[in-house]
Amino acid sequence: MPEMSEEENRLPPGQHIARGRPVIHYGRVPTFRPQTWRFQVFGATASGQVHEFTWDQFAGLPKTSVIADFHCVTKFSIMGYEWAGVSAPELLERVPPAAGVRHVMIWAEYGYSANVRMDDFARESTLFATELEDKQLSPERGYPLRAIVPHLYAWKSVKWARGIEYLTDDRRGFWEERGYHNVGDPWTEQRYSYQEEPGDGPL
Ligand SMILES: Nc1nc2c(c(=O)[nH]1)N[C@H]1C(S)=C(S)[C@@H](COP(=O)(O)O)O[C@H]1N2
Ligand SMILES: [Mo]
Repeated sequence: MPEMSEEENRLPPGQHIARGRPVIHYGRVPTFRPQTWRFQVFGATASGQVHEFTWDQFAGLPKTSVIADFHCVTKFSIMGYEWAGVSAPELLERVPPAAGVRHVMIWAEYGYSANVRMDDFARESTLFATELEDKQLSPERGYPLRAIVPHLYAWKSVKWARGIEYLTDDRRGFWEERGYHNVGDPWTEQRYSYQEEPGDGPL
């Protein structure tokens, strides 16, 4: 057997370590306008109200950091990224969902979106990141704010995030509507929607 590096041992099935740290996304890089930027928490909130954060309010929330590998469904992985930002549990505590919320849609500029199960969203490792490797995110990495859901395929790590919607019934996001798996666990290679089992997605 050829020797495997420690990083190769951490790879989910079917993935390889990327050369460098590629940037990929659909469409153009949006412009950040701090005066009009809002982060909205809407849908089934506990209060029944939409909660809006201005940029200053969001940037003032307590931050944590997460070191995690990053797995794109196109089969490259980037090992050991360090992100810093506001954790999803922090946000859930500040703007609690109604009882019965089991899913979250993460929304971005231009209407990009990704749905995640609440159990996946609510992990300590789910972040709304403002920094990568101790530096402000670059525009193409999602400046000023991107979601990081490191244990799922990276299309769920929504760049240029502008809000979350609490869902009592699951709904497909941008790529999930276009043939990608509703859950997206890289360890069980949940790549495409045709692999879905009953219970993995909306009816
Ligand atoms: N808003 C938005 N977020 C997005 C995407 C996108 O097209 N738009 N692409 C996703 C995909 S498929 C991947 S692999 C990662 C890539 O992140 P990176 O450019 O930092 O490597 O961003 C994800 N987040
Ligand atoms: Mo991706």
